[in-house]
Amino acid sequence: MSSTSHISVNGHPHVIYQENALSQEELLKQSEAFYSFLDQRRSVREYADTPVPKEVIEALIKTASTAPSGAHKQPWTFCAVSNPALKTKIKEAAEAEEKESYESRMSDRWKKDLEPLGTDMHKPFLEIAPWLIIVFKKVHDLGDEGEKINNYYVNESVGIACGMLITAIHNAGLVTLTHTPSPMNFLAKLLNRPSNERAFLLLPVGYPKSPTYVPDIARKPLDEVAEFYE
Ligand code: IYR
Repeated sequence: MSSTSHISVNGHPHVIYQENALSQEELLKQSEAFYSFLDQRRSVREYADTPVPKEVIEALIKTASTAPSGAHKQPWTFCAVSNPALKTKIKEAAEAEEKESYESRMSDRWKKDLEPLGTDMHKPFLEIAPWLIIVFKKVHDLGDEGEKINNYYVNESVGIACGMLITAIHNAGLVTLTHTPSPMNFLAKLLNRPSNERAFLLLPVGYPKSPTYVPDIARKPLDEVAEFYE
């Protein structure tokens, strides 16, 4: 039986969803395979300066922008920076904030928690990685007259989009790192962003330095991260 491909809901057009259902056997195989693949993702702090084509970055951003968002407002802007002078400015400003953080803002306990990861105030990857993607959240939209237009669940929406971006970067065979210099407002200034945008996350994107090393840490087992109510 064939179904109609278009209907109207509250006067708004709806199209038929293209199902992609798998057999139970295939479902398990695909889910396990995707888990194994994503379990290989690591946050990488040392990058090669090997270029990555702009078209790849465009595809990664298009992928992230498929994320679900409150009322489908897509309250995000992905700023992709390869300009060397701008990367240097971002590095200098980020390191100035990081120095302040490591020397006085962060508690001893926090720094102790970071010791196994080997982070410090120096962020050479901000110049070496061929691309920096700075994700901005739109706390509201701006109308033609500069009026505020509501967005909804902005942090949740942008967080989900960032997760999908990180997944897409891994899928491309590239590496990234979630860098959150704090405070981050220097990024809106350096990138000339409009008044409704706030920096959310900075992701360097590139190939890893070869060789590079990552902390030998394990992920929590399923029974520590999941509860089933059957
Ligand atoms: N933003 C700092 C500190 C930092 C904080 C956490 I929580 C990390 O998981 C890693 C680093 C930095 O980027 O070094």
